[in-house]
Amino acid sequence: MTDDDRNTGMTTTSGGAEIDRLATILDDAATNGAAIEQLSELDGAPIADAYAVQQAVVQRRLGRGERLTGLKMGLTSAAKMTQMGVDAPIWGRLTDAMSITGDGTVPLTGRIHPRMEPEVAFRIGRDAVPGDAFADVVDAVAPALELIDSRYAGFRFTLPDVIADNTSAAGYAIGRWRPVPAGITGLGVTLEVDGAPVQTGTTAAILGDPRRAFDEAVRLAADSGLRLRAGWVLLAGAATAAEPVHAGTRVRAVVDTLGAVSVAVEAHS
Ligand code: 0L1
Ligand code: MG
Repeated sequence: MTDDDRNTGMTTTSGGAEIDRLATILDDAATNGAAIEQLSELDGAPIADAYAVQQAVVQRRLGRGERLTGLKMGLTSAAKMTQMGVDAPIWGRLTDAMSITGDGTVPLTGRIHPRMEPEVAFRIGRDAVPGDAFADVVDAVAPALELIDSRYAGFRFTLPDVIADNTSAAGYAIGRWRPVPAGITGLGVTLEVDGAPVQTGTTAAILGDPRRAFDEAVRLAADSGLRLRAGWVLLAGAATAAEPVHAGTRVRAVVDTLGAVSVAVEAHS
């Protein structure tokens, strides 16, 4: 854990004990692969409280020896924002335990109702602060797959619920890094299962331009006292809806110009 992260978001109205209690409920759900009901305690809670719970959830992972590897943006498409009644994206934290090697296998043990979505990933070349330009900080781009697995029954949650649940983060796979091409907006994106397209979209679905995800990530993380670090990954957001993941299948994300990344889903959990 960095000093930045240790200091995130704990100036809340709910108090540290309540934040810790909710974080334990969410962490237990993820650890046991058992869905929970929505957290009524977070109904109408300030967003800062939800991020404080998220920080405490991830702190439990770090306490078990995991390491922060980056950030992810969520609710980056107009469709998802409308669905959740928000006009700005949300963000979560990635750890090394969530990393799935490209062409690797996604374990299903302990998952609740996993889904995958095709994304664009950025590699952070140097520590970033608000106001930094994308081109000065991001040194590579890659196609990516995100595994999301809400800890809430039925994938039903309020905005504070999903923020507290680390924005459903469960795993990610990154394809081959390459220099950022001049145009990365409007690239076609396909999500395939066993070679058949199941979702199609374009990178324009990611905040209109995926590079905006970098600006938003730097700004929103700074609100919680956190900085993007050199070497970290930033998942910019989904270009299509997520698809439920089924045992024994191969899932592949293809992004025009950037290439593809695929994973095998464990045959049986
Ligand atoms: O990565 C995402 O966009 C997911 C954000 C959380 C909402 C969801 O689980 O669908
Ligand atoms: Mg995502």
